Order: sequence, then C-alpha cells, then structure tokens
Amino acid sequence: MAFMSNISIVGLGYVGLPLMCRCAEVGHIVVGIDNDKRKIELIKKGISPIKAKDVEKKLRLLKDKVKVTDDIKETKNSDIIIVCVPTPVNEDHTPNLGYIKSSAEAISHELKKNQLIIIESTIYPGTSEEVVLPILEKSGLKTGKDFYLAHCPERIDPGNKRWTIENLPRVVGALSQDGLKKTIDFYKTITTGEVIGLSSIKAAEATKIMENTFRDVNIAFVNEMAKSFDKAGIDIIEVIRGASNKPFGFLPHYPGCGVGGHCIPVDPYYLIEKAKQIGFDHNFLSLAREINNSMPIYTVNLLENELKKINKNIENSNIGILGLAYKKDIDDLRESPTLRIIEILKNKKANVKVFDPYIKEKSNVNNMGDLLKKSDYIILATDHTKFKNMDINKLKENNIKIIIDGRNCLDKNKIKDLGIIYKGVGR
Ligand code: SAJ
Repeated sequence: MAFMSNISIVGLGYVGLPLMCRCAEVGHIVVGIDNDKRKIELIKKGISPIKAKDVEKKLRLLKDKVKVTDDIKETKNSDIIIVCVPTPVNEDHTPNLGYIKSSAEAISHELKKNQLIIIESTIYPGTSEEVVLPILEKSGLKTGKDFYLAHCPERIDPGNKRWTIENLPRVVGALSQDGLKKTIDFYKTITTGEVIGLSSIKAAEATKIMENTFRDVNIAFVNEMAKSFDKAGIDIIEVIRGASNKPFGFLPHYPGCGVGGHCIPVDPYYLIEKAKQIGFDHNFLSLAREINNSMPIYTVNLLENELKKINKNIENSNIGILGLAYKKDIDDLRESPTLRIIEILKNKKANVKVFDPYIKEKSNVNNMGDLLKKSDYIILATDHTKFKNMDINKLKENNIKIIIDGRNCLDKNKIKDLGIIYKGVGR
C-alpha cells in the first residue's frame, strides 16, 4: 500500500501545476502555493493558468481535491514540501536564485521536525548545500536530524505526449540516506518510471544540468554545420537524414533560428557560472551558447542576403513573422528567438507583423491571412503544426516574394516551384 502524505507544492507553473494535480490524483493531500493571486483564483475555478490540455482537464476534475493558496505558511502542515519555482538567469547570464532563496526563507520560518524539502527547480551543483541548507537551518533545526533536504530535477517537457509526469523516470539525490529513501518512496507514488537514487545531492543537481547542456551543445553543433552548409550549398536536413540512418553513434538535432525556452538556453549558464567560482572555464559550453545566441541575427542576415539579390533593402520592408512561441504547438515564449528577431528587424527599421495562433495576445495581426496580406517577406520562426501544414498557395496569392524557413519545416521545392525565393537554415 503506497503511503499517502500531506504535500505542499511551492510554485504552480509548468512544473508545479502538473505535479500538484498528479499528487492529488494518486491520493496525497495537496496544497498548491503560489504568490500570484491571479493564478490562485484561476486554479480555484479549475482554470489552468498554463495552456496545457492535460493539466486543464485534470484541474477541472481535481479542483475540489486540492487547496490552493498564496500563503506559504501553509507549508507548516506538510510532511513533504516540493519547491518548483523559476530559476532564471540575469541579463549578464548569472544564475538568479532569488525565488529559491525567498521560498527557502519562508519555508524556514515554518519548518517543522521530520519535514522533507525537495527542490525540483534546476539549480547548479552545490546550491542545496551552499544556499538552501543554511537558510533552512536558520530555523534552528538541523538537517539529517530534524529535517531532510533532497533534489529531484524536474523533467516536464511541455507538449510531450509520450513522456509525462505519470511515467517519466526520475533521478534523486539527498543529504542523507533516510532523506534519499523518503524521496524515492514519494516519487514512486507518482511515476511508473524508474526512480534512481544517486550518492549525493550534488550529483542530482549536476544530472539535470548535464541533460540540458548536452542538448544545447548538440543544437549548437548542427547550427554551426548549417552555417557551413549554407556556404557550401548543401541541404543539412538531407544530410541529417543520411546520418540518422546510421543505427548507432548519431543523435539527430536540428538547426534553426535560435534556442528558446526556460531550460536549454538557461541551464548551461548555471554550470558555466558555478564552474568559474571554482576555477574552471567552460570554453566549449560558452561557445555553444554563443553559436545558439547568434542564430536570430543569422536568420535576419539570410533574409537580407536574399533581399540584396533582388535589390531590396530591409529598411521599410514589410516583414511577416510566423510564430512567437519558443517551440511548436505551445504558448510559451520565454527566451523565444522570435523576440530577438523582432528586436533586430525593428532596429533595422523594418515594418514587422507577427502572428502566433497560440499567443494571439502578443500578435499584432488577427490571423495568418492578415499577416500574409500585409507582408512582402516572411520569416517562419516557430514550426507550429498549423504553419507546417499551411497551404503554400496562399503565399503565392499574397505575392510573398521571399520566405526564410527558420525551422526548416516547409516544403522547399514546392515553394520554389511557385517562383517564391526559399531559404532555410542550412538548406
Ligand atoms: N531546438 C533546436 N534544435 C533541436 C531541438 C530544439 O533548435 O534539435 C530549439 C527549439 O526550437 C527550442 C529550444 O531549442 O527553441 C528548446 O527546445 P527543446 O525541445 O529542448 O524544448 P524544451 O525547452 O521544452 O526542453 C525540454 C527539456 N526538458 C526539461 O528540461 C525537463 C529538455 O531537457 C528536453 O530534452 C526537451 O524538452 C525535449 O527533449 O523535448
């Protein structure tokens, strides 16, 4: 019989909200805590503040089974407190642990004996012991004796239907063996995936950073290859397809107009900055970040090169951007490359129209038809399924002259056959 606990979830965003629903679903007594009163009111009505279909459905079912509040003092009644607050980077790419510290301060004030505190937010190796623990021990309680501290990196992948909170394998690290066992036992109640315990909390903190940095450097690799193949006139998508037919030793990643989201472009900086403090310079990871951060301007340059060929300038040109979200079929625009592309185009005095069906409130036209009508040139920045499956004859009907396919998701040859100039990233 799986044990049931009183659980507080601190932070009800992309990570905390699904976690709150899942805990309630399996029978834990759950309190969801967030400092955003608007979010709390929505959740109380069973409305999800994030457009995640599965979460919206669950919330409607579970809204009477969970208590949501903006009062973090509620943690005092919990056996387990799980911290799922944002861990962004500052303008200078240094980690911003502000939310982690303020959550730890509030939890510390209410800390009770035998409580288990689990951090799911992405943090650099050493954060739990060097930042969180001292704050919690201000309570006068001692870890290992009075309370437990563990880390289980979040692995929510918004929009992923295959891997969800119900079946994702998890990795756990803790400051004590007792804490490790308690944490593993808890995660086994919410996921059917394998739950493994590592020898230290630092190893668990390093795991998430490694997972996401691995992805960032692989994307940087294909982005650099794309720039090279643009010069060589080689279609990188065809080459990746070719390389992917090797049954081992190759893992396809895809070039594009940039790397967005709250994980991939952020997490490497957590390691880069922490390593600097202990005297190691991650040249390779930093270079990968530079390459990925260069893709928005590279994409605009692709358009400028094509404009030059038809003796046009970017200044005062009518440019339509398809997609604001950082990845397909979701409404999240955090660190989205499109934001950088828009900034660059505006600095070059272009007239910019933007449409994203998932983020209409930030679009400046009502629909794709409107955007095509008001544009002469198009940059596709997000490979939403709606854009990928667009009727390309509409491009012709609206006299679009150039399309830059920032996600290499359109049919290059069909577009060229319509007499429209097509340029992808590396194709
Ligand atoms: N991107 C590329 N080329 C690629 C893959 C992604 O340019 O080959 C871009 C995307 O367009 C996007 C950004 O990188 O702008 C991030 O894409 P992502 O698919 O990694 O999306 P995220 O940020 O939702 O990453 C999540 C991560 N999950 C967690 O942190 C829990 C990441 O670890 C997963 O690997 C990733 O989902 C996934 O595999 O889908």
